[in-house]
Amino acid sequence: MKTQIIYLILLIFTVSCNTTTKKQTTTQDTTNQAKTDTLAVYSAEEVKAEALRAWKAYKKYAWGYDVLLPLSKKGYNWYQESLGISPFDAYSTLAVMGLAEEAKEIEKYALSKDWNQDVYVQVFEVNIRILGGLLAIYDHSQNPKILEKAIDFGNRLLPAFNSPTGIPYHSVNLKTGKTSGDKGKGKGEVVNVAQAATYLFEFGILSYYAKDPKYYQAAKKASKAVFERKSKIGLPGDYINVETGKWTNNWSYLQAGMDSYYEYMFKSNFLFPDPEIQKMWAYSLGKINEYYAEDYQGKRFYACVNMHTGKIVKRSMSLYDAFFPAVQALHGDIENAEKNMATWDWLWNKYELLPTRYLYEADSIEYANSELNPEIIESAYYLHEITGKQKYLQMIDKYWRDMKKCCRNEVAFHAVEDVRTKKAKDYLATYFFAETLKYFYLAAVNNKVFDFNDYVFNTEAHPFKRSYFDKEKAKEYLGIE
Ligand code: DMJ
Repeated sequence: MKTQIIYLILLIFTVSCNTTTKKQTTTQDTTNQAKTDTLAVYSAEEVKAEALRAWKAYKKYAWGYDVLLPLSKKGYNWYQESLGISPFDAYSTLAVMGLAEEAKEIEKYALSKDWNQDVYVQVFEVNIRILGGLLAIYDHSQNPKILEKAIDFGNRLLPAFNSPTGIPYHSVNLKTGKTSGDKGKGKGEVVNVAQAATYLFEFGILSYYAKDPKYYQAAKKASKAVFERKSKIGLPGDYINVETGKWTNNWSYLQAGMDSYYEYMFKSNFLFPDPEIQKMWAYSLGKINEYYAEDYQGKRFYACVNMHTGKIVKRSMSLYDAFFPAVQALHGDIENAEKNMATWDWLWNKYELLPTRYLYEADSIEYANSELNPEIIESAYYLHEITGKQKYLQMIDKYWRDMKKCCRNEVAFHAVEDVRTKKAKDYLATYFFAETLKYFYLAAVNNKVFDFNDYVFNTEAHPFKRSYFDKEKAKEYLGIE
């Protein structure tokens, strides 16, 4: 434990913050206090009961399918064959909630899976959900047969990285290793930056457990390939050709399509400190603050800019970029995290849910749907843990009540077509199990049940215990110099 704390202090200092560690350790006590003092908010038990209800609905109506359609009460698959994604995303949440029987059932299901499926899968999506999910099952259960499944699955993703740049193609066939675009169509040579470089975390864990650097090295090559192609002013574009290494679009932002590229450059260092990646993160954070951040009409926003000029091309925010206050807070930049969070909370209050994309200059909605996404809850949870301020728990309480009011039906929860009308949409995304329910639960549960400082989450909220990963062994197993 002592080693962990010393490591955390060193890491955060290296990445350029000089106050985080102090805040994290001192606020832990405040947070415990805040949680016991809180009587007026929703309870962890309530979230657990809702999670169990939704999970039972998935099992009753959609078992074996990727997702539950909660209005028509049936299952739906992403591809022509099912990958059975929901259970992989649900496991770590059910386990954290202490629902051991349900978690065990998923572990058995994972063991029954044969990944030799003739289906083209999107590398990014299955990495964060299935590989991340399998690794979380292994982390929790320590069942070596689960690790074999994870290694098998990881091996089936690796052929996607055999491109001239090392950036993965969009999709790969799990059986043949052939690459393609979405659902087997086209070449898949153009990907967004999140699809290009969101692998350091899961591939790092896989390398660690398999004692084989090839996974982490493939992920690192992809992240470096994106970073090294930054413009003269230091910004990446948003779409890139994996064969030529040329940008196919020159916008730069924090929104979906770029979000987890940044997230993993930061978070992977908590498990596997890598000086090269740390430098990339410190540089990138500087550019985010320099070019994306703007104070507009008294609020903090992060705009879309041109990667070559830094000029703003669109004043918009997508609900996915609400992950960033969590990153800022974990980095120790509390001031910017709080300003950013305040803007998200303002937008939530305007509509009672977040629209998928909002244009803040025009004060209008671009995409009105809302899909039970977790990011705003994630950020409020981090801020509550790190600052100990009660107002963040109260925000989460409001999000919980609104989501229940607008998205709960007789079997589970559903998305909405339009945040203005709240018209129900027949879809329950797999990340609702992995992320949304987990953050709601963790924000309300006593810190003795789950200590925030002991864990780091992948972008799909699968938690990994920091102390399981020995930093010296990590250098060897991941090939970090
Ligand atoms: C999740 O699948 C992941 O967090 C991903 O990185 C982007 N956002 C969705 C949920 O909104």
